[in-house]
Amino acid sequence: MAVNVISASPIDGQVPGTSGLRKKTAAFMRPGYLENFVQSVFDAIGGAEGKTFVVGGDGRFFNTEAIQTILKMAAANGAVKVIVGQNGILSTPAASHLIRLNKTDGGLILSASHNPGGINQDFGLKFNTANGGPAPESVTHEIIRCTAAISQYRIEQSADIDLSAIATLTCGDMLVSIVDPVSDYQDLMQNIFDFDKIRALFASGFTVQFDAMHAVTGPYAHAVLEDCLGAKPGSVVNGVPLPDFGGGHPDPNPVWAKQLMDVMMDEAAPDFGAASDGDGDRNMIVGRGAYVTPSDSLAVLAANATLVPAYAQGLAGVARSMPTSAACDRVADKLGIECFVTPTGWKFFGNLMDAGRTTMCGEESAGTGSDHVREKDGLWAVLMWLNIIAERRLSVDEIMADHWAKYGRNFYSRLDFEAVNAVAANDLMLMLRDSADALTGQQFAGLTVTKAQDYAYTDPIDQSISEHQGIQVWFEGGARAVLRLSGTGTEGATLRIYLEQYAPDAADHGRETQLVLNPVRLAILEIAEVEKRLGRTEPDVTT
Ligand code: VG1
Ligand code: CO
Repeated sequence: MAVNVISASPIDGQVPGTSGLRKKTAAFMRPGYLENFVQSVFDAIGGAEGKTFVVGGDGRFFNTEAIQTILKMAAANGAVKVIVGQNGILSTPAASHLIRLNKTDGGLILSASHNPGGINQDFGLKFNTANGGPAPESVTHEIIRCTAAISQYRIEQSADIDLSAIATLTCGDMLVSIVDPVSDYQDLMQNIFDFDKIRALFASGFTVQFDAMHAVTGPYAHAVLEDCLGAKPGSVVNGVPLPDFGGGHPDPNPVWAKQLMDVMMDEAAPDFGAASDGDGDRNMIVGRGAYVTPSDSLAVLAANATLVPAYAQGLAGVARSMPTSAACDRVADKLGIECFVTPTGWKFFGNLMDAGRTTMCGEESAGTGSDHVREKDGLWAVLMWLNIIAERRLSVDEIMADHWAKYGRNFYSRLDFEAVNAVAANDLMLMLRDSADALTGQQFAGLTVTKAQDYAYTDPIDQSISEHQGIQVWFEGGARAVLRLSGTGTEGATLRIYLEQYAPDAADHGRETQLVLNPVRLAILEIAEVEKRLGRTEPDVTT
């Protein structure tokens, strides 16, 4: 068989963001677009010669076509073996696990995560390194350099590989091992959790609804929750991955997972509800009548971790992204363990986990995970809750009330202003960077700023520095606002404003979140001149 060497020239804007390269599907389908980026990934890691990789995606439109291209390019670049999920399916956490289990040189995961899918929607590709985690900035910067220098790509001239059956095939001289996407991941879960306890919980009549949002977690949730743990058939809804996710955003939050929220807010709700995103790395947790914010979920899981077999000896440390609320900091304090704060994006947790400094990590955007893989893991978070409930035999709202009574409550909300003018949004951030120091002591909408800062991070392990990771503003009375621009959008810019208010007194814990956060919301909208600069007063999505 022949290797084609095709001449190529740089394509503008092939710059990975928070989580890989994410663009409109049509852009990815342009001749040479995917090929240029895949070749740049191989070039950036010193070539693919003699290497092994994991490849799989979330099943969205263009998933299998892209995989065929990647397989032919890996073969033409000299890779010896690629492990692919059957039918091209792998959740992000399962891909991370396969990379680690098989000690491969990395993996290519096809997903635009929570972004909608389809020919008119979004597609994405991310490269994970040999530790199973998202490429760190040192690697993504090298990929960007290679995309700007590319002159050719290599691709095997061969027929498409049949991905529909578990088998070992070849593409040129390269082995293609097609594996069950679920079984190794399920084994891993079985080693972490007390499956017997969770089985007994379901056997006692405990009910659950898991909304897979027509995305990749469906097969995993069916196998683990229903087939293995005995949740009653039908507990998993929207469980068949569809190329367009049924037309929705596979983003597990109260806005996009409204179907589940409606079920859970009803009197006849099941005991426990959960949802996950396009590629299965995010989770939403909701009890009967009780939505749990992701920041609170991280804190609760950290506080109760020793009830789960894999964490019975305690946690080495915890880590959260900067915009995530400080709820888990209080738990870490009480446990006497370190709490790390990192920029947004899972890649920043990798070094801390590799060094054994942190066991559990989380982000306000509904990502929670531990060092069992190097990605956030939606189903893992659900099993954590189920294992904890199986031990404590309390409802979700009882667990929350008990947690807040012990630690106080961090009211939290995020406002997303989507598809705003990118130049205006960048100017807004520049203005805040320049004026941050001068904000201290000033009053906005009746709240006094105690400190403001352009957030920069020094990795405690390799000392690498990441600057301009968001603006933090603290106010008198325990409020904080954070502003940053999204790195995963595909249209204009998305401004995210994160609001937090700490409430130590139990008397305040039952208050309505948006009411509690109204003062800090008004103050930050004024500071950032949102209306004047973006022409907007109301966010598109409030979570
Ligand atoms: C968003 C979230 C961030 C998350 C990232 C990838 O990024 O805010 O917390 O790590 O998505 O998640 P941004 O830059 O749009 O705010 V996923 O589920 O795409 O892997
Ligand atoms: Co995701």
